[in-house]
Amino acid sequence: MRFLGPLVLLGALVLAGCGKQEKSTPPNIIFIMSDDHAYQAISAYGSTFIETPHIDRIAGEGVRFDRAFVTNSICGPSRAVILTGKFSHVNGFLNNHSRFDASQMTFPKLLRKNGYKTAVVGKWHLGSDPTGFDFWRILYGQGVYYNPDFKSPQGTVKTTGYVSDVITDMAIDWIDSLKQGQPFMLMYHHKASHREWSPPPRYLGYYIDKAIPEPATLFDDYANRGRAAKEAEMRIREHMGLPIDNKIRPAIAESLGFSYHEPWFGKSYLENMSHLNAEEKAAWEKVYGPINEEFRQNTPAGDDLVRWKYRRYMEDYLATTKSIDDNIGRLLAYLDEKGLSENTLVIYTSDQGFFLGEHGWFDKRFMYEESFRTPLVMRWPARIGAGQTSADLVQNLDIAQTILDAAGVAAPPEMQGRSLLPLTRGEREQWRDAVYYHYYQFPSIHMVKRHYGVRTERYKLIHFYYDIDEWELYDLEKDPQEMNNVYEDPAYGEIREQLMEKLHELQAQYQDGDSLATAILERDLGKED
Ligand code: SGN
Ligand code: CA
Repeated sequence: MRFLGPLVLLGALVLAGCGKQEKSTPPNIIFIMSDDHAYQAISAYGSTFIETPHIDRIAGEGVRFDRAFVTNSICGPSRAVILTGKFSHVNGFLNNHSRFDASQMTFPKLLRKNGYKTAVVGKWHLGSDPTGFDFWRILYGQGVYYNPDFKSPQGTVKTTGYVSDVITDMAIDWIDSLKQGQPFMLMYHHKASHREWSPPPRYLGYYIDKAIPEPATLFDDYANRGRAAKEAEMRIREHMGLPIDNKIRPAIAESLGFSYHEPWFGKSYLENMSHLNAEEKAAWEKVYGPINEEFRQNTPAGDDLVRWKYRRYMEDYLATTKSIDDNIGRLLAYLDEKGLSENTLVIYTSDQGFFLGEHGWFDKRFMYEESFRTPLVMRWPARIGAGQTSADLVQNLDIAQTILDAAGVAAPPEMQGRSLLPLTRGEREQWRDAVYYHYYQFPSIHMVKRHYGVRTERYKLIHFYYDIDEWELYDLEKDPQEMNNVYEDPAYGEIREQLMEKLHELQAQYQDGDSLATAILERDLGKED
């Protein structure tokens, strides 16, 4: 006791300072991730066109990260980075056609070894089956919105209902099946709000009469930038499909003389429709029937067609997003009811950001802000003070180490991120001053060129390579919408040199660089992409 006394006293003082009570049990962890949910569509991030009270609650009762980025803005790669805490070129999952090497060390495996019950439900999209989980039920590939099938170790599980509701039922049922006091880690992964943005029946038409302001750059002409932005195939104008994306029946679109950017847009619409039951079809028809009729009679053209498609896109996108927020509310209420809220770390993020009409685009992939940045909020009342915001440069690379840190489990030295928990205690002196990015999936759907780059608090330097060799530099303070590439501007000469140096420093730190990029490219070219 003579020796323990001061320690106990010190502990009590530290805890008193935090105003928190000591917990002897490790926290539960719920990692919530949606698919393609843009921060622009979250009210906690200032969205004016959607209310997301439950995601906002997580932010308000914990911390909201305002500069959270991915390392490679595409689904499978983002998920692999999160699991391993390693960049794509290290974990081997470079693009959506990769297959995850499931023998790798991941944070769920480490937690399981350390006494946690672990589960993943919902979207997985990593090719190989989940490992390191006591329970898993995953969508096949991208999954479908209505009445989806799930893969499980026991085979296919058939379900009825809307995908966000079904995944949430599975999540809650699993927690409910655990012994009281058993620490758990749940990865709760939504399909929403992924293309083709099919709303839950309860929100069909919900946004039709709501104000959805057009982004200032909807009619971007890509002047003052290089070829990469011009040549990407993700423009609402030309590349968004009237049937699949805007819910115009193929027969109507075709009778009006429209052709599709991808020949399968019509077929894909019909395939999606085949998953709806009779009741869902009737609800769908009630809303989209009049929209189709109106489109047939007063078919918009030119810029009006772009405006029309943008609105249709957003009405459906926001409705799918609303289903995520509702269901998060359901899960948070469950935690309250069971007395689990205080010592559960709840993290909400998306696998990447998304363009909601900015630059005339949908989709992601680019290192431009809307797709590079991702929402990230976390709550853990026992350890994280409420009402915090952070402008620190953080990445999805940091998730694994953050979760391990929360659980008190040592992270393997080869993990490349950093725990975010010190930031929530105000310890930011030693934090990083730049983040690194590398995207590989080209040539492929949406045709976003291969690129890597570095972002600091104020600037961004990007190098597009392979069928192009172009650099871009943005001054995010003067040009937050990234409309002016100042790479050749002599006024930015010194900044350019500093950023180049930072880029090389980060490439060395993370073991990436031009020779590896070339080797990966040559290997990819030998394969079907
Ligand atoms: C599908 C979508 C694309 C999307 C990719 C990747 N087309 O191919 O628009 O970029 O998924 O998305 S669709 O018409 O089939 O919906 S990701 O989130 O899985 O990376
Ligand atoms: Ca995604």
